[in-house]
Amino acid sequence: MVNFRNAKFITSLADAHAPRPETRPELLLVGRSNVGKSSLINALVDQKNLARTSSKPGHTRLLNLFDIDHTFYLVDAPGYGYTRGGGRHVELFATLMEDYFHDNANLVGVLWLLDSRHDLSKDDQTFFTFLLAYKINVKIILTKADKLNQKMLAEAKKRMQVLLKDYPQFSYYFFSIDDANLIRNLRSKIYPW
Ligand SMILES: Nc1nc2c(ncn2[C@@H]2O[C@H](COP(=O)(O)OP(=O)(O)O)[C@@H](O)[C@H]2O)c(=O)[nH]1
Ligand SMILES: [Mg+2]
Repeated sequence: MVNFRNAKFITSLADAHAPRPETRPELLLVGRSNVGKSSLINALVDQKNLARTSSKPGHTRLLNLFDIDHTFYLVDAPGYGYTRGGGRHVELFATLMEDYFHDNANLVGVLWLLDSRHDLSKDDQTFFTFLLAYKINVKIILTKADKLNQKMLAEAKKRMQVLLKDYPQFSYYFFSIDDANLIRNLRSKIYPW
């Protein structure tokens, strides 16, 4: 088993194809701003501030690389759907993702974060379409599950069933930074990758 606690921020890449210190499998983490991406990284590695302190506000084009137990890289993408900066930001994000996905032999999978409480936003839909263009393994992480009551939980499951009906390459998992079992479960799902 990988020791997720043995995690270290390595570098921020402006160029998706910039050389890495090592050639390792890469797992991309992506989702709209505020979905809980930094919190998820910190929960996975069991460190209070690894993700937040490593991200540079305003640097909307950078990929943050975290080494996990000298085994793989977690690659933290900028959040999308961030309206400040407007169209330019959307364009930069799209370009960065196209560059990153193109010809990337080390990319083994995507953790795509969605807020478990809400329908997909327009930006989420756009990113879903983007992901479908690639034959890549995607795990959807439904964040902030601690905020769901029974009814919302049922709605979230239904939403995923409808969305993923034709796409068996996608699976989904609930996640909450407050739930040690869900954190452990996610680690165990990531590990086989
Ligand atoms: N209740 C709850 N709040 C969360 C959870 N994960 C993140 N948050 C909150 O959501 C907000 C955005 O989280 P952050 O990790 O900064 O999102 P990012 O912009 O995607 O990196 C913060 O106020 C977090 O405390 C969760 O599992 N449960
Ligand atoms: Mg963040």
